[in-house]
Amino acid sequence: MKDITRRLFGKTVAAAAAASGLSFPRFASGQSTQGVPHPSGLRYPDGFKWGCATAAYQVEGGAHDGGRGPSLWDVFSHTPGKTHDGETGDVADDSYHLYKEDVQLLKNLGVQVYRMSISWSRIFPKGAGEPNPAGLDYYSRVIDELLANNITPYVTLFHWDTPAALAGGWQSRDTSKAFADYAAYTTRHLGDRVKHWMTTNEFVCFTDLGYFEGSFAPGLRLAPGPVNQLRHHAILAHGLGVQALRANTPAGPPGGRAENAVVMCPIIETPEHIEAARRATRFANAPFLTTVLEGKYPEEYLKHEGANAPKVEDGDMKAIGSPIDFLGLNIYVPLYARADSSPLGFAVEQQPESYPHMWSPWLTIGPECMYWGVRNVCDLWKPPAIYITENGTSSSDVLKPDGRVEDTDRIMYLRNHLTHLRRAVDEGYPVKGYFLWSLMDNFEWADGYSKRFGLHYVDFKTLKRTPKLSAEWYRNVIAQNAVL
Ligand code: GBH
Repeated sequence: MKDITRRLFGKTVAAAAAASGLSFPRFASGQSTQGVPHPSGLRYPDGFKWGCATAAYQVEGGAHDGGRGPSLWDVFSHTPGKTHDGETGDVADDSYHLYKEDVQLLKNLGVQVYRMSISWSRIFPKGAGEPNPAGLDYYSRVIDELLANNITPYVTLFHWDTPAALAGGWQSRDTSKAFADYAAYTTRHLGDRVKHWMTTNEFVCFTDLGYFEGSFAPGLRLAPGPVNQLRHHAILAHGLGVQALRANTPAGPPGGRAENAVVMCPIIETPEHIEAARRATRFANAPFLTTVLEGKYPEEYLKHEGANAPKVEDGDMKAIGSPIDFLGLNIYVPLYARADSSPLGFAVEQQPESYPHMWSPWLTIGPECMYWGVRNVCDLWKPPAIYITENGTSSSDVLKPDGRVEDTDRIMYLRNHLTHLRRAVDEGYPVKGYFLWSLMDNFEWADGYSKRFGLHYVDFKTLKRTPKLSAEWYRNVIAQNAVL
């Protein structure tokens, strides 16, 4: 209480209050809300699953341990000038060694589910050929540890760490085939305990960003024709992966994918703009999600790409369109669409320079993206189930001498996003769970360790994990099954 009083009446707050003309309210003494069911309407339905997400290269470290082969991200991050301060995932959070501690972090939050990814080059150090039993054994131990703590693993087979030994990477069709073999082997060996699989994470990040923009591994800038072809190899890998996991797991466990579909919000919530946002969603996701869920490339896309359109072989589209049991959506940011009289029937609004964003400049704030992300996808394609497989934010996070990280901005971001997600749940869209990105600060790709997304602060020198204020907030959200 002493601490609260000091903080509430601290200089900064007093000055801010004075400046805004506020007077201090009286304390209602002796009243505690602890243990009282949350009275507002912001509850989630019973059985809704709360979780956290991470990815192998971002947290594991142990780059040379247990026979792991290098991935394109090892090569890229070790190339001067590619990542912030030349940082790499060599050590990251060292979850390779500290996974038991990390499972305890999850347990303390009270999550029911955990989304993690498997490093392909731990299982197949050369991407194909001989498997590495030590790699499989590592994941087997992680999964056992999760299950022993009553946490259900949701496993992504590929979160961008393409084995470096695969010649040509995603430019080669053989990589799709190698992925299918890896998916078959891994699901065959872990499918007795893992019942929820995702094939690949976010197509655009390992295709366009890696081979067109060059900002992610492998850092190439190819022409549109080759890029469309490797996009095709990526969605083909997903489809062959779905087939492989269906064929190789005894119970035919739910299989899905995790996709950062472009989210289009209607600029004004009126029928014509809602329709525009739906059209824009189908168009903006044409080479990836639209094709995967429709089992064919949209005509407009093929027409638009002309001679650069991908070359498709017999059977490809059938594989690509393989039915999935759930769709994972990674949702962070909105775009805004409006109806217009162009042939496409929509336009995307420019965002002004003053549009607010979180600590990462790309992370613009528009929490209604949670609602529209779900609604557009469901209205267009009716997937049987949806999980939010990622949502979260970076923050400037300072670990204070008293051990606290006061990430009020992260709580603001999450609270608002969960509020809008609940609207989708209320309206009956089949949202089954939510995975917060991320359990702890980790290797943020090209941004290295300069952007922190965790509920736990990681001191990257000592690897000590410290829960932030947002971890306490999320623990309460989970316990009450409500937005708090
Ligand atoms: C997710 O991608 C990833 O799945 C996850 O691994 C990652 O840690 C998390 O987001 C947070 O970033 O710097 O302007 O070039 C989200 C989609 C695509 C957003 C790449 C950032 C880079 C923008 N990301 N994008 S920029």
